[in-house]
Amino acid sequence: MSDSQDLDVLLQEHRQFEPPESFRATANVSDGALYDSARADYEGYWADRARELEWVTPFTTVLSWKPPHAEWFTGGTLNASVNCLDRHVRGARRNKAALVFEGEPGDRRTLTYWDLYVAVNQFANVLKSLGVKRGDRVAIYLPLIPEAAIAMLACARIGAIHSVVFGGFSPESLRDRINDSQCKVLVTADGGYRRGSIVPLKRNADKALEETPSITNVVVVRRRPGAVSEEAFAEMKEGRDLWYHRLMRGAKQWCEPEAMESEDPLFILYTSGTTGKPKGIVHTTAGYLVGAQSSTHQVFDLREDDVYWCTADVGWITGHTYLVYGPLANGATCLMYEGAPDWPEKDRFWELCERYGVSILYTAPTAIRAFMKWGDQWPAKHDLSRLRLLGSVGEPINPEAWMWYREHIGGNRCPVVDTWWQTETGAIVISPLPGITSTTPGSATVPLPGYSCALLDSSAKEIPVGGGLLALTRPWPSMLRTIWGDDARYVETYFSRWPGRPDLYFPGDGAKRDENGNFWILGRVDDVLNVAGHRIGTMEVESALVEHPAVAEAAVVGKTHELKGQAIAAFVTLREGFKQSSSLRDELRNFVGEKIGAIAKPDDILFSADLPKTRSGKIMRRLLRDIAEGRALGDTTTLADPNVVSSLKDMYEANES
Ligand code: 7RM
Repeated sequence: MSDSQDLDVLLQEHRQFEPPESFRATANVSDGALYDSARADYEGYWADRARELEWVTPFTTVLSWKPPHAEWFTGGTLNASVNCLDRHVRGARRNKAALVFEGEPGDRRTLTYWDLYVAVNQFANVLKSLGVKRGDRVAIYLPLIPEAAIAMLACARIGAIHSVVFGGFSPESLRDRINDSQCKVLVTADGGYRRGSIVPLKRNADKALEETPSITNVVVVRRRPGAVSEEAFAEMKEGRDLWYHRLMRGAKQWCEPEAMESEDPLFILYTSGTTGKPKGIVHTTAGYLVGAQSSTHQVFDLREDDVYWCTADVGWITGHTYLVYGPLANGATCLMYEGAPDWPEKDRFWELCERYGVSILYTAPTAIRAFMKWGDQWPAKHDLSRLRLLGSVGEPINPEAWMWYREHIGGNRCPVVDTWWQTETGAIVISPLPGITSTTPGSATVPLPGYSCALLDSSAKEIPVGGGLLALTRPWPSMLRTIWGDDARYVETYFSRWPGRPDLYFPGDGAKRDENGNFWILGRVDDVLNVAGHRIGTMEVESALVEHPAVAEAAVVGKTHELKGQAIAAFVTLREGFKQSSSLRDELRNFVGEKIGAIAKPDDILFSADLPKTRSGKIMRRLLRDIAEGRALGDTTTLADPNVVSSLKDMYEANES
């Protein structure tokens, strides 16, 4: 091993898919020369993208870069809500559907661009009447309903900074996030629906509000009159709590948009990371919007008649960029669905795709692996022929899951775009372009035009082919600007990986690069396995396991071993119809050995009905390490379902003895 940060490369995947003919000629980006021109004139490229926005006053400087702090498009002013709404209502999209909403219980609503525009103007006036001013922070704690987008855009209209807190988070999480950025107003709802039951948002909010002195008013959206509101009515606190529908009734339909400086913050979004206090990631107005608008246009190849569905909640960055700002800036019709994919049945997504004629679908590997586990019969019941493009985000997508997605959802006809990015990057960084890029299952391929990524060893030496640390080597418009209230942590977390190189951004992921220059994200560097001196990314071993017909999902972790340094412990979820057995365990170990090499054979395999996931669906290997090491479990508060780990721990211990 030349360097302790190099990663071994085990997985070989050579299937390749060219862009379909239907995309080649007509895609929004059909000429690969864009990559070259962006490389030749990097700032000019981004200035061109920025000019595709509507400005109040044009910017004068493209980039000021004093590593690790960047400013983009200074001298200019603009408003994000104008870019998402006013532009469209002035023209041909006035009566086009902007949001097509379906609630989990089946309630439906369509808001045209005009409807959304009016609601945003009205709510902007409501916020102003509650004393919210430019630069103030507003917390949003809502189900996935149109009012979430309305509240975000209303903040943007008046220059208030929104902080969306995912509706599945606890009162304590909400409280800490409100307090960290001293929010003035909270927007919540009486409840939301999840798997048939009601999430009592207002009740949770009331608990949080016991210790949030900065909040002066709470606006409560009535999610479903009659059904949820009864107790909420009784629990409205006089003077503080106000019903959204009442406030909206009296609100004027025009609110003058604030002309925001490019570098004024647009929003804060908290990310919990692996440990410690959540970080308030700060995104600014112009740069963020440039990244959101241009990447949506390029990667999702939006056309006027598309029905676009990003399944993420607005509580995550994917919901911010690819459910609200990116598609609305592009004038798209967006489906918004409140609930779970398996409610009331495991074909809810496919029913929605069929009913609304979804043409672009953007979802996560965790969902795709669940669909694989549930079986091919669910999508097969529905007409998915309107789909033309599929996207994936959130975790490495195992080649088998990619192939399944392509075949069973995309009918072998739709390009699959595996998009790598983070809360911190604001927008997609590495992804195929559907009209240009030939794709290989498991690889996010190459950086978009205007981005510069490299694989580095720990002394910042480039690894042209092989495994190492992923880095972004140039600033980009939608990059985070700081961590709210803690710039030192910003510098330390993202720009201190390579001493003396504050210009290199470290996302925390390991990756490999193949002979064609394609990037393969191998997982978080913190999760890397170290077996007898071989550093192995989790993705490759997991992907080998998922290739076996019995396996739907797998997570592997390193476990201290006297001789090898670490042994590999694998946690495996089987597809429906397969049964666990000791012979299957041996078969899987050998299968991994054959696929990627004896060094990667798991020492232990534990079958499990489920794996511990964060609320946004990412596997939490940290807790699996605690289980494999026989330690007490670390912080479990960010888990979607804490029961999953405690029962896993019991099973693991029973197996050991
Ligand atoms: C968009 C989002 C970021 C982390 C990132 C990676 C992982 C996301 C992919 C991926 C492999 C992908 N933001 N990740 N997308 N890994 N391939 N296409 O998820 O802030 O919540 O997470 O997610 O580890 O660093 S996030």
